[in-house]
Amino acid sequence: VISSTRFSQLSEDSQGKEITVVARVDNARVQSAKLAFLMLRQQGQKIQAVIAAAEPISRQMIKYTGGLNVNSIVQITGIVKKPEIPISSATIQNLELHIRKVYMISEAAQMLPMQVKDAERPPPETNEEGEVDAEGAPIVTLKTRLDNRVLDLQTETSQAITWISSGVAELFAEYMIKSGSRWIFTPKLVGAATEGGSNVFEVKYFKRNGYLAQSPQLYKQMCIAGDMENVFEIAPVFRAEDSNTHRHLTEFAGLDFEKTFENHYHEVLEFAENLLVFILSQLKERYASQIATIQKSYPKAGDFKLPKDGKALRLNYMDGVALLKEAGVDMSEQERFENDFTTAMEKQLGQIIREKYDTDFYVLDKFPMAVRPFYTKADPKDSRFSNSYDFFMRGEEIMSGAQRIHNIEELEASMRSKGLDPTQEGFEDYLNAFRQGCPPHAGGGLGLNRIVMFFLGLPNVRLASLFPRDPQRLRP
Ligand code: ATP
Ligand code: AMO
Repeated sequence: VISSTRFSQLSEDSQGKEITVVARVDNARVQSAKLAFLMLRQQGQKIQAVIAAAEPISRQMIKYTGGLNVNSIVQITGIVKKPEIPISSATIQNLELHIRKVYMISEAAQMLPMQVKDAERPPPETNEEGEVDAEGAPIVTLKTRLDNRVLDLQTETSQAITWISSGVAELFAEYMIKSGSRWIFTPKLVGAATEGGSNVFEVKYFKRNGYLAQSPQLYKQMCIAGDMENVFEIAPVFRAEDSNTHRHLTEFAGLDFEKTFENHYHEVLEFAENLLVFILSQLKERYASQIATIQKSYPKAGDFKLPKDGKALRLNYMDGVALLKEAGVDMSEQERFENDFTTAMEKQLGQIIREKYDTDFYVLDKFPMAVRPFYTKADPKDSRFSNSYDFFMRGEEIMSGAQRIHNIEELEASMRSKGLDPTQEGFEDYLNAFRQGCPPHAGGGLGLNRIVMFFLGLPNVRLASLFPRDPQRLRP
């Protein structure tokens, strides 16, 4: 039994040793009848391998090796040496493998729909398929990359992005569990539109209709009513919104939490702020090498600014309105209280805050009641506002949350004021939870894909989704 070596285990000390590796052929070329080169790739890392005529290597073996189909998976045994000329395109420089044996493990087709190395470069937003870039290399559009996502996932950049995504989920769960929170799994097949909106996917459910949950909102609150005190979930969220934008998916990974408080919803807000500061600062620490890799394609990946004092910057919605006004963007009285910021305003506010406070992460508290869902608690001091907050990264929303109404009369009145009928089928179980007594609580919902996208400064949320779902795309 041969145990193979990972590229990441190689170092200067590996020189002179015979090793066996299993890797993909990134590139193969026959130099002469006596010499051929392979570039080998393992999770985005590359190393060059050479095969030269010498006992016991035959000319036929050189021809075979240099003619291997790109992307095939091979097992190679060879001696680690220093190359005569340093290889600039290899990620593990100054080491190369002198091949002794080659075994095919899984052969790739001769014609691939795209080359992994062509997908290494960031996809242009506008160019057409088939064009070439300034250096004459073929341009691969985002559509081609997503159509061939399995190949695209093999690029160094995609490898690193999927690690960041894994890291966000890991850090979220770690922080929640450390704080005594319980991991919950609420149903995604539900009998009624969860938040009372119309953006739900309908599914056939035997003899009746069901829906795909647009959020665990009502269930996480019902868990609080079930005395679970502090809960979190990582699960898919479905949105039947025909939004063809850079940041909307129809299915995304939702990070949700809900928590009781004693005196004020700011106890939960502060908890959520610390959670995000933890996730974002630990990403920088634990995933520094992945961030450096992504930076080669997306230069903003490494420049995400966190508040220097380690505390989240918290402003009120009206402070945001005032900052925009100073910059010449005036919202009318009606716009302020009924509309919320447009995407353009949010982005501009993000820039203003970066310049003024030197941070890309901040929180706005006290949104107008008119723009928040029915379960949101109004500000007891001024009912035009609410005890609700949004979190932003680089001027775009990554989290929404609020104190929830826990008094049944208040909840029913709020539903009616939003045009919802509390007696409507589907709300009964939720409302009963409040009739039976429920402690004061607050929570929030985060979009994992958006956190990854804005942390890394990616131009499109699809790059931060394994197999993205949008109004046009249901495959692969
Ligand atoms: P988010 O608020 O982050 O978008 P959401 O699910 O709450 O998440 P909406 O509130 O419906 O989304 O939309 C928020 C913003 O997204 C809007 O200000 C709008 O500018 C933008 N948006 C939504 N749908 C579209 C669309 N189809 N085309 C362009 N922009 C859109
Ligand atoms: P909201 O609808 O704002 O709030 O969603 C919460 C977070 O989910 C992300 N998000 C999306 N990500 C990708 N594509 C989409 N189409 C999309 N829509 C939303 C965003 C957003 O901030 N129940 C409340 C949360 C709560 O109050 O606890 C809710 O679902 O990052």
